[in-house]
Amino acid sequence: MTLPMSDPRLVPIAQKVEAGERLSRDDARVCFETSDLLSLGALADSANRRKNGNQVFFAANQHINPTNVCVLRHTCVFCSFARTAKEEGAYTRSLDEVFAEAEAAADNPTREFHIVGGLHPRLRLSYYADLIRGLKERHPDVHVKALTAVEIAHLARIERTTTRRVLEELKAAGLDTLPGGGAEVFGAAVRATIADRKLVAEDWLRVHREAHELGIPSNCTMLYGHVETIQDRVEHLAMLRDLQDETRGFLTYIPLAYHPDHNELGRELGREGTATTGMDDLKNVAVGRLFLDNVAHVKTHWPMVTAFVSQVALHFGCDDVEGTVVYERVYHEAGAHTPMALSYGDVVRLIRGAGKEPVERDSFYRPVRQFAPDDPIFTPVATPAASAHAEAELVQLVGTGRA
Ligand code: V47
Repeated sequence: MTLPMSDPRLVPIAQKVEAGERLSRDDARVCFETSDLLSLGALADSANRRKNGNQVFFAANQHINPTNVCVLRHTCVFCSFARTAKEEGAYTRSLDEVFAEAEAAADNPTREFHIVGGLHPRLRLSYYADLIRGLKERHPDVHVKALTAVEIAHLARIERTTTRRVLEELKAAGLDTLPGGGAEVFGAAVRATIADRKLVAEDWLRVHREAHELGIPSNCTMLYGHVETIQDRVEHLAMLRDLQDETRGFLTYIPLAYHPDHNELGRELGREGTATTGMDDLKNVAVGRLFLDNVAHVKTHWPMVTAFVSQVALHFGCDDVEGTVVYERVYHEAGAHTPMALSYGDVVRLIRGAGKEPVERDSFYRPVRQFAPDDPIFTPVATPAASAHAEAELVQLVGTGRA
């Protein structure tokens, strides 16, 4: 059954998707503009199914944020996580403290550490190399996805060396992949407004190109829902697609929903206490899937958009769900009302509850575990923690108008 399309501009786009033809920038603009959300979702779903069938991946991961001290504290006005060194709430973990936090992996089936933080003015490359080496020694089977392109460039500046050299040293210490953060929106005008003095687009792309050349795959992101226009989004995605044509090094695209609490931008825009809309969250995953035809995976980030929206996103082109996380700081500082973590079973049930087949993966998307339909893990467990989470999430959804 094909849906009748209420927006005739989607018809030629549907024909291209059906024929496996690449979408143009104009097509992407139409996809962002349309209010025929269900047709857009159906197109993205068919493109995704062709690549990934009914499978949805997740990684049992743990986020670690070694420091929130950041030299861009006053210019990245969308960020609620950063602090100056002397500001209340500023922290910088010693290596032993990071290793102690990572010990949670001993009680969890963790397969990936996801490590990002602020641009600390004095933490040297040796700190990060020792951190990665130390984690690998203690948890040899856990992959390390660490440091955004912005952090890599900051370390190169501190060390008066090249970003390639920093990547080489970190790879030698055990770095497996790079996360996709720091991209925000590449357009110069948007960057000047929300992230002045942050690594410019060409340099963000260069660091990822270098990583890919060194055999370090990476992710890519776009932070949407602030001051950017549709044209800005399309240009951003086109730059990611061009690099991917060149290197094939991006594993996953993750659209990141802007959270406006406790940051200067949210106050200035009068947006505190609100969130991006479900419509925009779903459009962003669908357009990512349709336009980035050369990126195999699109991930929905439940800490930002809620587990409920993530389940729907699995029918709008996503084939990957953020994992267990363990302790999320960046979005919760910015007003995310989702739980800090999901248990392994909760992630599996989230995927299964959306009618999809969960597949636990490693950092390189190699399947690690699949689940038979009668696997006891699908039996809902009404643990006090699980029901408290669900209840808190529901209250927040209703409270923020997301439900
Ligand atoms: O670049 C910061 C975002 C990113 C806010 O690669 C905010 O798998 C919303 O790198 N509202 C860092 N977003 C996080 C990151 C990431 C996240 C998920 C998956 C992956 C991956 C990487 O967090 C930053 C920025 O875009 N961020 N502040 C905020 N107020």
